[in-house]
Amino acid sequence: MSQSGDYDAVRKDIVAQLKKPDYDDGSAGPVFVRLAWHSAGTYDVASDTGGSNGAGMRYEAEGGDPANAGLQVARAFLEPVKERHPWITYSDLWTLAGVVAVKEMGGPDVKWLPGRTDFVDDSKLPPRGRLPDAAQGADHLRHIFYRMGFNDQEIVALSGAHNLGRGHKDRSGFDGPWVNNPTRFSNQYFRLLLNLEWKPTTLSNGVKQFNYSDPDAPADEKEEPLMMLPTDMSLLSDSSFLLWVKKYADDKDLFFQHFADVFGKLLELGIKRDDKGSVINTDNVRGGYVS
Ligand code: HIF
Repeated sequence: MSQSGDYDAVRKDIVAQLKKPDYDDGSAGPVFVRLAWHSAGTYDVASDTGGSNGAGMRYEAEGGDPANAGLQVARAFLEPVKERHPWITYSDLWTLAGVVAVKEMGGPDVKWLPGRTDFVDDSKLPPRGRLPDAAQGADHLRHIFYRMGFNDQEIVALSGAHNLGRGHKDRSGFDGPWVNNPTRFSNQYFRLLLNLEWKPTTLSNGVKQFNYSDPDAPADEKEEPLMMLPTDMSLLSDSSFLLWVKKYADDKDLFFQHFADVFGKLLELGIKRDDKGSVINTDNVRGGYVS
């Protein structure tokens, strides 16, 4: 067991959990990034509800939301880390795991501060339906991400995280990776989005996505097709989004810088800090319980 507050020891143990030869593309990194984002992405600025505080995915109301299908796998991968460092909150652990995963997969340093609480504040519980629906388009993306306080540039910068991981038929119903190397963080997602010919495809489960298969690959070496979600494609058809897709496709450093800023901002949604970065704790003020 580490000393309370030794986040470097936690980071090391998260790294040790990343390598998973038998899982997906050999890494738990992408699903850690999705866990971190879904834990924070329920935030609503107007009502100051949702967000990573409370680690609500431990409970059915949030954990059982179909939008969170598959994230129980990520939480289980992190359980040994929690056992070794019982002093860390789940809300800190899940957000830190996303930051550590981005870095380990070759991405930028995302600023991360501790202090989230696992205290469940009933007055802050998010209703279901706060996370995005991949079958929709640009208006929906704005509706969801403006609600969290993001602008168009930030929506596109965040979207670059779909460079990582894949859709799973038994989770969201979508199928396949966005890029050829889905465990390496880069701006490849933007380059492929712009440059490949994406074909509307209906999967056997009726789900509609966009696929690309290399037409020149020899039949016996056919690789799994790459995919884009309808929401990914909407970044091309909206001129304000497209502007940033082009910038990030051209300039990896700019993308890394903007991604680090916006992912850091995402993980801070709903966390109140004083000038020194310490969390202003309201646990003792409101009703609720600590599990
Ligand atoms: Fe995802 N996302 N996301 N996403 N996402 C999936 C997988 C990942 C959306 C839908 C999906 C973001 C935004 C949006 C990651 C990270 C981020 C899947 C597939 C869907 C359907 C899930 C599965 O079947 O396993 C939509 C509609 C979003 C609004 C644009 C963020 C910006 C891109 C905020 C973000 O960081 C990651 C990583 C994965 C891969 C998970 C995996 O298990 O491999």
